[in-house]
Amino acid sequence: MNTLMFYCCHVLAAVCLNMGCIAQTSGNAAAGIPSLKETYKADFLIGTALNTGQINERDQRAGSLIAQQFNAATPENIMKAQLIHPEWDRYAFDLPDKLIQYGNRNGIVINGHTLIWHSQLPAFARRIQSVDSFRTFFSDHIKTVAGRYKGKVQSWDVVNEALNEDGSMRRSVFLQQLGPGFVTEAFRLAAEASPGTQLYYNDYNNEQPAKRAGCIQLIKNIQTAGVRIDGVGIQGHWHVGKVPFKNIEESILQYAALGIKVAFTELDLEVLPRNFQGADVNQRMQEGAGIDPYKDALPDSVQLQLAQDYENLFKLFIKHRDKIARVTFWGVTDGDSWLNGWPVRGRTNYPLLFDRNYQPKPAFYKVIEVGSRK
Ligand code: 9MR
Repeated sequence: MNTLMFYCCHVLAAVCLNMGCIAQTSGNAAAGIPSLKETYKADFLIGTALNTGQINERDQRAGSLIAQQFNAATPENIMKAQLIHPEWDRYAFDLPDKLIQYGNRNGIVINGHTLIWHSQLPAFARRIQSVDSFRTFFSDHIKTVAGRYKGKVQSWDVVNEALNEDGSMRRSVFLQQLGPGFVTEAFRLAAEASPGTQLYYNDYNNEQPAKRAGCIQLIKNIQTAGVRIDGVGIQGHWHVGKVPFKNIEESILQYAALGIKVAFTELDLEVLPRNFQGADVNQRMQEGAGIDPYKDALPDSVQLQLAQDYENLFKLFIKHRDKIARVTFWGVTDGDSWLNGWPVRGRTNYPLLFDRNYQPKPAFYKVIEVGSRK
């Protein structure tokens, strides 16, 4: 080896170590790439959403990437009431239990998602007529699920998406049956059932001023009642080229001023045309010409914009790292993303840091660069 080559190898190795590279043997999707969780380990947790196939470890390429890149995970669906509590007196704990074991084996902390959400409710819950029975469902559900995972999950999204865009409360079945106090009551029950767990309120667009004001009010109501709330989740379903950086920064500051942590809980940057903001799963868009423009590949210009947006987002996160507990991506690779099916089915979206072939995208390297430079 000549001197120049020797020097280059050393520099590369040093850069790699600095960036948290984990040397892995070949045949592995994660081989030789830097690690997000290592790069940001002094700052905040780096999480991913996990789908059923990943929890069942059916996809080895995803598996090696998950273990290498993430130290936090949120189940994308399996802890939602419809799946974990399918009938009045029956709970389905097999998969959530598996998730906990998976986390333990891989050094990944789990964020439970979610105890109280108007969407993906079991059919029986919607049929409950009397307020008393509904209240029983509500409190049994929280006590049973939060109680089972006490000491096993690090945090819970206790209540999800209780607000409208104007900051008023959504007319959900919970509001209709129990009144606006249900949010505080959910936190009270969760705190009792799972004392050591971090308790979060989670929503999308709650970085937007009107919805944020409603969110702050909700948090203050919980605090004034003497009930514990540890953090707020800003989901972070944004659009490339339109990331609301100013609102995000103001939100981090305003939420942190309430004495709670901020987490970015479902981060993805959509690249396809959309005529509204947010992540309301019931909202749909008409199919039509130009609705799925990047079926074969993402143009370089969009790829660049995506990388730049992620770079600027992580710069902001680093700037406020003392207030941020976790940044979780909503999926491992572009192929996993819910945005391939919403608000139009069957599109080809590119919102995450890893492509459909489990390879890191330019955005990934930008995020690593920001984390290594600080
Ligand atoms: O990603 C989830 C998708 O697989 C489900 O079909 C959908 C159904 O409700 O929920 C998606 O996750 C949502 C999350 O639980 C709450 N915030 C919005 C997310 C995207 O819809």
